[in-house]
Amino acid sequence: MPMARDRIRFVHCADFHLASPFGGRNLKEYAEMRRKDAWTTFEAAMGLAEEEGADFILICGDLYEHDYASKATIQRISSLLGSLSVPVVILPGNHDPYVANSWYKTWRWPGNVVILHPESPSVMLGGLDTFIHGIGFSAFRQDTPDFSAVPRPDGNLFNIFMLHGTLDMHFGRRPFNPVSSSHLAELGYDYYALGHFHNRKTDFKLRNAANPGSPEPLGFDETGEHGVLLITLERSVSGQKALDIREINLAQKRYVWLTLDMTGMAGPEEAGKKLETLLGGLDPGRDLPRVVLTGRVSAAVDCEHLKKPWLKDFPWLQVIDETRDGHDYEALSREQSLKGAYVREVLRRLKACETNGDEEQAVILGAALDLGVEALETGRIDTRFDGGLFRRLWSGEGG
Ligand SMILES: [Mn+2]
Repeated sequence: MPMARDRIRFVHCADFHLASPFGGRNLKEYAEMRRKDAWTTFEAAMGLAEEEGADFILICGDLYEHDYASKATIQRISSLLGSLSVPVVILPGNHDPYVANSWYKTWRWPGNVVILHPESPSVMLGGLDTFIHGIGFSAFRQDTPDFSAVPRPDGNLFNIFMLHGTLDMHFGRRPFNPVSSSHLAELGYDYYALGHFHNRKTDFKLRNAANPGSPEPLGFDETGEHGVLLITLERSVSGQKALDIREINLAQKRYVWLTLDMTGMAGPEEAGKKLETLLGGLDPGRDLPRVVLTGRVSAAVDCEHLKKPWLKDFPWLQVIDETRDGHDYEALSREQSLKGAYVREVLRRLKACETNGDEEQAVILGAALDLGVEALETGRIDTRFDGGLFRRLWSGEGG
């Protein structure tokens, strides 16, 4: 029987985490703004399917937060999905698992919504020649999934495998449906639609697998661009299927980490200027910056004072002080101790560098002075707070 369709196009998304408390910040206004952002992005993602003429939508888990979703949350999701003209296939994730009191079980979902769960793990989309099988969550925690009952795909159809889980990542102690590329590849599906990991990933060893990430980032560990994937599967005359993955950015906000090295700063004015060059390039309507102050300083840094001029543009600006006390090397060089002898020797060599203009060597000796004294004082070197020193040394970018 010839295929009625030689091409399908669909929106692949996951991890909206609607009703998320955006916790840990203990800031009501911030949390409300971010929850609103999540809804806006959810609506944009569903709207995209209509705009792009997609045939259906896949939501690969963590659509909402089971622990926080109210009846109103579900009502809002349900009526939006019901207003769409295309099928929506939902796979429960570890935050919205198919447990006894799951809304997926108790709510009357619109007719175009299909929920995949262990008793009904597959769906055939009539008219689209598309078969979809899903492995999601029926508990808040699950180890390696059982693939023995996964149906063999029919070559005449477009076959899609939905998985909420971790691909090729080995979290020994906290497994969430861990699978490997080779295990998935053996199943022989045309596309593996993943969810769970909140950063976008489209370069798996398994080329026909992709993880869209959270459409709206949830926190500072979810930097970069966020959105959904627009997938096209096209069948050639030979029966081979070509896959096209388009990354669509939809997020309302973007979390941005910035580092400000305070070493050698003359005073708060200079620090303020440096902060201006860092924040000046950001988009106040979109960016949520966190500035980490690093390096060694001789006086305490007043973070509130640094932040103040920027709070109008970035009301949620975070400035985190990770600076550490600087050393008075001249004073140390007078000490009658191993440390004193070490400092005297390095300073002597640094002076020689000044004389012969060897800047590269001066950078290395500067680091040797800083890290050597730290090692002698504490018995260890904490590279988290080295102001990017190691990075500069390795990249050969001095000064
Ligand atoms: Mn998630």
